[in-house]
Amino acid sequence: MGQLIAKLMGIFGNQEHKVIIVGLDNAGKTTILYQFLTNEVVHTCPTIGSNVEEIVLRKTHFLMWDIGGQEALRSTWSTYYSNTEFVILVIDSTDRDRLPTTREELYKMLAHEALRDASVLIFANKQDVKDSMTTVEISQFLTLSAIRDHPWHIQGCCALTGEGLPAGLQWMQSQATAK
Ligand code: G3D
Ligand code: MG
Repeated sequence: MGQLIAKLMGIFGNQEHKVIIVGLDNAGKTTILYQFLTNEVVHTCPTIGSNVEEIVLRKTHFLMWDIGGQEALRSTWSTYYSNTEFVILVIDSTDRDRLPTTREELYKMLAHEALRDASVLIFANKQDVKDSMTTVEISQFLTLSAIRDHPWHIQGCCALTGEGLPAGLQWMQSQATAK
């Protein structure tokens, strides 16, 4: 029965799109996921392993995997790559020191065969903090305009208030329906 429903949902375009949420620890991944779910701010603790949640926007279902970003866990990201349609890369826009590390992780992901067809949404999070890097600064540092083999989009946001998150989700939804 479950399989039949899954099949019918596929036929009617309601299939789930797999999304992985990556980024360094403390970037705001878990806060973003729960902001999507509840529209309220939750107390978060460092992700151990992964949390998975389903988010639905205008009949488009996203299955979102929140993956831990501590250094020791980054090497496990690739085990989540198969069938991934969207990568949400969350950046702490106040963390100038670790932007080079994020850049390295981004290009490693983009080069990964299993993510060949994935679209990338970059959330420049913590825009509420004074002196945080702007989306333009981050785009330039990450040389996003040079990325031509993956659809990408950068969106400034504040996970605490949810500002900017709907716009990012909408971009994903338009990509998903265009596929
Ligand atoms: P992670 O899942 O990527 O590791 P978390 O990150 O979601 O656990 O967030 C890490 C810390 O950043 C949390 O603070 C969280 O409240 C804070 N944070 C997340 N998003 C924002 C934002 O947009 N603005 C600001 N100012 N802070 C944010 P604590 O203090 O709970 O560790
Ligand atoms: Mg987390």
